[in-house]
Amino acid sequence: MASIMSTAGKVIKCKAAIVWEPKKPFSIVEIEVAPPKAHEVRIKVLASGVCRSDDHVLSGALKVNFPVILGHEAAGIVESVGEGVTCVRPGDKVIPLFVPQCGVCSSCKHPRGNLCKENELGFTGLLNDGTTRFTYKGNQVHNFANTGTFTEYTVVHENSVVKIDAAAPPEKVCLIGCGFSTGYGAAINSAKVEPGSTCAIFGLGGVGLSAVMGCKAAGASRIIGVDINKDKFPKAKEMGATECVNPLDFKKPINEVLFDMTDGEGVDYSFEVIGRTDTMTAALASCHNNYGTSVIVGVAPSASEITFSPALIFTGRTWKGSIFGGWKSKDSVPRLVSDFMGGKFALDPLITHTLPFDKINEGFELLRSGKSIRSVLVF
Ligand code: CND
Ligand code: ZN
Repeated sequence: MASIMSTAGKVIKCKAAIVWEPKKPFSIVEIEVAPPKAHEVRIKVLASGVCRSDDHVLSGALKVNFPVILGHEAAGIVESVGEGVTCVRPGDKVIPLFVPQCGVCSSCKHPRGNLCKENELGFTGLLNDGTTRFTYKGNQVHNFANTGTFTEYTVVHENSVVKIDAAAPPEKVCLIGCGFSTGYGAAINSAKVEPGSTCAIFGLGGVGLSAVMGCKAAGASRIIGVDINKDKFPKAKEMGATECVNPLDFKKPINEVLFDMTDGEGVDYSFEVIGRTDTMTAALASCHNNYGTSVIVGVAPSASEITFSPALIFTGRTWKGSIFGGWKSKDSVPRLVSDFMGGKFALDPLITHTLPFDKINEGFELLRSGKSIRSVLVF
């Protein structure tokens, strides 16, 4: 504790992974992290997962301001807090929230809302005062998605962090900061999957497998995994998929294959957990033409557009999106951590690799090559 307190109010020099421009690897350098300003919290990051959303920035598909410190799926310890912060204290174990919860905007107050208005800041890569606490050789570095956790220390707004059970293992519960909650909640909250229903999950990565877990928890009787990488099938079945199909094995479109598999009815619920416009449309076309619901979870490239026949939804289908699994982040993350600690769901099957922070580029290579589900970087 003494060592934690001793840095309060001072600039911290630490290691961080900076991305200078798209299509370039991370470079691990020493940065300066300024003390938190009013209503901000400085966090010592303990673990941070490798999510495809970070890779979308690396590939150039998702446009952000550079240079940037990516990472949005983490767990850590509060090092110090700025003036006026009452929700957390130094020494608290916390999860940063890439979707904040201010509690007072229209979305936070709406029973169905979870996309806090402060989320918009996430696209600028800046904190509420229009700057960040990260500098490299005197130049400002952006954060990512209100968090920026590929660094030994980060500073976030108090609405973007929540205290969790002190006993929770950071290298596991970091997944509650994004992948697990996003997929699981897409099934439970956004689709509201019902017992006995048939579901199809397009994309069996960390988020898609979490959607599989959510469908199973909701009592779905058929859970069909769809992926072009058949190496993902054994794990998907272990986690609740009843069947898996590879679109590359068929001559006809995958939505027709799914209709054939369901006696011409289509599935009740489909989920796109890849981030491609063609699979978003295919997932929509795979659900029942009247009462089917399709949920977009994948992040499509910035500025991409979809053209589709209105007939696809005219007959009654529901097409919707889901950010952070529809959870109100501050309210839900501590409860999800408690549920994990209570054995309600497992995170271990999602974590295929645990690597030291220095090996961040390897973590992203594993993701791109399809060899990992989730890699967790530990600090
Ligand atoms: P990951 O890359 O681990 O999984 C994607 C899966 O899709 C892989 O198994 C691929 O083999 C598979 N795939 C790729 N192309 C196709 C295709 N044409 N047809 C079928 N399968 C295919 O990614 P992840 O699980 O980390 O993330 C999945 C998406 O979710 C990604 O777009 C990410 O940015 C997004 C996401 C959304 C949110 C949210 O709040 N909505 C939060 N985090 C991540
Ligand atoms: Zn994510």
